[in-house]
Amino acid sequence: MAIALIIPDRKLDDLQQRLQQALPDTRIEIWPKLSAPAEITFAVLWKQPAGIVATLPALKAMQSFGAGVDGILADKTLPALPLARIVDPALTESMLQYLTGIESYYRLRLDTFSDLQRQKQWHPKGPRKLRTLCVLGLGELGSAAALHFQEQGYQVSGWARTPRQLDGIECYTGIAELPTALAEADLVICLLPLTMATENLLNADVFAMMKAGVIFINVARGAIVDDGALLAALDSGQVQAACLDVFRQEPLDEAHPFWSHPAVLVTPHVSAVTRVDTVVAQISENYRRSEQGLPLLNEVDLQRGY
Ligand code: NDP
Ligand code: OXD
Repeated sequence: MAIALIIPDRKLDDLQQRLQQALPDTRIEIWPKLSAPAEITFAVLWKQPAGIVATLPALKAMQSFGAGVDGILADKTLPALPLARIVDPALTESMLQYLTGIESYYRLRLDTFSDLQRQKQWHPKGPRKLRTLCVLGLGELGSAAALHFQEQGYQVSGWARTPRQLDGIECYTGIAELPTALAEADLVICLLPLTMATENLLNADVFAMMKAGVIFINVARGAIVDDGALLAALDSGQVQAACLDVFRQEPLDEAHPFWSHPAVLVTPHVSAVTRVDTVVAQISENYRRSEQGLPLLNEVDLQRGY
């Protein structure tokens, strides 16, 4: 019985130490230095190289180190074992802080003033009148965002795969109701998971359903958006501005037009980063559960893909 941390792009000493404290009798090893792969029964994964998990013959369960699991499920050799994801109030709080900052940035026209500063131009303007907002995806993060902005005085609509009920939010379901969900929104926030059903979902037709001059924020996954369609919508003014935290390819290629488009704000996938200190308890609890054959906390539906 041992745990493998297979997270190539992150320093893992802190996670290893904290898990070791929580599970003193269990060996916690960091890939690629696994002393005995045949003894690994639980793997914590994030952007793992394809094929690695399939080489662990005793594996019983998998844990995503983030809220999303698309990067894990992209490995077609992944064994069909229980997979859990992170659900953490600290992650939600971080996303709300980011979205609050971005909303203020556009409302206060800081995008415009920063352009004007570069041109040494003095043009006072009042705040943008942003009153309506749509959240695509009403799960852990999307429902928190919808309720947060509703409390801030926005008229909020939301869209999910199945019917949802949230106090004060107009909730819509399925492709047929997407145009209504989007139609009135001054701001659209994408918090959908990347699945077969959502890949390239936000295409030219969907940008055309949005209100002219909408501000679009993507904090979910880059591949949900058709980049060319977004650029065309920005060039035509259908989308007034876009804040993008996630990209089809990360890091964003230096030749990508998003970097230099005047109406695009790029942030490097920072809106809600998993905190080791707040997630150790759920990861160690899931390890215990997997050893006892119990259902995991925050288990993903592998068929749905989220
Ligand atoms: P959840 O699984 O809790 O919620 C997903 C929501 O999307 C649900 O409301 C679900 O509908 C809806 N949905 C899924 N598929 C469809 C579809 N085909 N059509 C309409 N709605 C759909 O996810 P979270 O809220 O925890 O996270 C959302 C995503 O945010 C993650 O998958 C991840 O990609 C991204 N993320 C990004 C971060 C960053 O730093 N940029 C940090 C953390 C997460 P239903 O309610 O009916 O199931
Ligand atoms: C996540 C992320 O899904 O950081 O947790 O993108």
